Formats: sequence, C-alpha cells, structure tokens
Amino acid sequence: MSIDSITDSLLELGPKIVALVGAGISKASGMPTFRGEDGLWNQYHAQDLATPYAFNNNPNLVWEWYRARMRILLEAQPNPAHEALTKLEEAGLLIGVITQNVDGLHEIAKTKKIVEVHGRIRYARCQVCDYIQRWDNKEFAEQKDIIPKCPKCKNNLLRPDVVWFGEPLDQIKWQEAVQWINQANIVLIIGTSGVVHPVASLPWLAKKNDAVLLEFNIEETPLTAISDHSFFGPCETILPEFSDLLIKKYIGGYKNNG
Ligand code: BJW
Repeated sequence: MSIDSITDSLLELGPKIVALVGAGISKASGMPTFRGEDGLWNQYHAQDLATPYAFNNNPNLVWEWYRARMRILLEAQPNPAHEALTKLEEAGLLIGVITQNVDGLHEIAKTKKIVEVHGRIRYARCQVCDYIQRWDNKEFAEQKDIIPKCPKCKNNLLRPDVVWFGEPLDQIKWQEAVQWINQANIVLIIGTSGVVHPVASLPWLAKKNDAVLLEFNIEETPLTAISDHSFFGPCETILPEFSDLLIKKYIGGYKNNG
C-alpha cells in the first residue's frame, strides 16, 4: 500500500492520532538506541547500569554512564521525525506523544502533549525526599567521580529521574498514556523494539480498540505482526513524508468542504 492510499483511508476515519515512540526516533539526532548492533546494551550490561541494584551497588559507575550520555545529549537537536509530530499536533490531528525516551527532544521540538513514561534524563532527584533538580549542563556532565548528594536532606544520594528495570512507572503518567490510547483511532509506533513492558502492551490495547496501527522502523519487531502497515526505513525521512501528506490532504479537505 502506498503512503497516498494509506493517508486517504486514515482521513476517512477522522484522525485521532497517538504516537508511541522509542529510541529509534532520536538516532538521527545522535542518540544511541538500546538494542541492535550499535545499541547501548551491546556495549554494557543493563543490569550493571539501569537497575536500582546497580545504583545501590556502584552509584559512581551509574553516574559516570549517565554523564557520558548527557555529554552526547547536550550536542543533540530534534530531527525531522520529532518535528513531524509537532506539525501533526499543530494541525489538530494528534492527541499526544507517549515516549519511552528520556532525552527531552520532543519538548525541544515544541510538541506540547507529551508523556515521558520512562522519566527524564535531564533531571536528578533525591532517592529519599522530594528534591529534584536539572543537571543538563556541561559543568555537571563533565564532573568525574562525584556522586551528587541531596542539598535538602544532605546525605542522601541524587539519582537520574528515569525508570530503571524492576521499577514501576509513574502511575499518573501511565494512566494518561492508557487514556490517550483509548481515545485514539490511529497509533503511530515509531522507532521502538516493542519489547519493554508495560509500554509494549499499549499497541495491543489499541488493537483491541480497533485502532489502526502504523509502524515506522528500520526493521521488523514483535509489533510488526499486529500492525496494519509497517513503513520500513528511517523514520526521520518516512514520518515527515507521511505527516506532510496527511496534513496537506486534511487541510485541503477542510478547504474543499467549506
Ligand atoms: C529506528 C531507527 C530509525 C533504529 N528509524 N527506527 C519478563 C517478561 C516481561 C516483562 C519483564 C520480564 N522481566 C522483567 C520484565 C519487566 C521489564 C521488561 O519489560 N523487561 C523486558 C526487557 C523483558 N520492565 C520493567 O522492569 C519496567 N517496570 C515494570 O515492569 O515495573 C513493574 C513493577 C510494578 C510494581 C512494582 C515494581 C515493579 C520498567 C522498564 C524501564 C525501562 N528502562 C529503560 C531505561 C530508561 C532510562 C535510561 O534511558 O537510562 O528504558 S531500558 C530501555 O528500553 C529504555 C527504553 O525506553 C526502553 C525501550 O527501548 P526502545 O525505545 O524500544 O529502544 P530499542 O533500542 O530497544 O529499540 C530501538 C528501535 O528503533 C529498534 O527497533 C530499531 O530497529 C529502531 N530504529 N533507528 C526508525 N532511524
């Protein structure tokens, strides 16, 4: 099926779109993905870096890894795929973006309705009290062998404000994500391997609701089988092409209808 015929059939639905996003969308911005040949989990063990156990066991190592990622992030900018989602939102076609990414690039791309279900790497929070601070600056990112401590309750450690394996997602964010999926008649599944739960269950919920699932990925994933169509290729080129056409037809249709 061509983008042309797919966008025609979507417009007949009266699009209410949710984007479910993973690390692949930020690849063209210079951010590494987790899985795959050059993914982070090919170089490091997730259990040594992205679990509460790892942090309790070796907070310095974990902070070192987050600082290294922050140094890359400080140079990163949103790419045309992030911008395509902002354009869909501005056209009134997007309910929101549910992102597993912690990089904050959707916000920089000026998308407004975002749920960051795996947290935000740009913030550090106290393990014990409610203290939270931004740390996305060069000075912090270039420190060595310093484990930041909470200035409010003194001796307790600050940790990245992200969700590690074995930790529950923030329930308010999760409920919002589920609510958006329940309102959607089209879900764009963009640059995610679809293996991390509970997020990986959202496309199944959308499917149960008879939403149209469109996948944007460079390769097959476990979600390909339940998707109505998969656009295989870099999302930074295919997603803008798709969204520009959808918006153009939507605005054209509006004008023609009155
Ligand atoms: C492109 C592209 C281009 C590349 N264009 N595409 C056994 C069975 C089921 C579940 C479990 C289980 N054992 C444990 C669990 C639970 C666990 C889990 O799901 N594990 C599975 C891996 C097996 N989940 C959890 O632990 C979650 N919590 C939980 O379940 O809590 C329950 C609980 C309840 C009550 C009390 C206590 C607990 C938490 C999961 C947290 C995930 N955290 C991370 C790290 C975040 C912080 C950080 O960044 O530092 O989140 S792991 C990592 O994976 C990160 C991502 O958000 C997440 C998803 O990855 P994503 O985004 O899909 O990236 P990749 O790399 O996997 O895929 C990239 C894709 O892009 C690929 O498909 C490429 O092809 C594609 N691509 N370039 C388009 N240009």
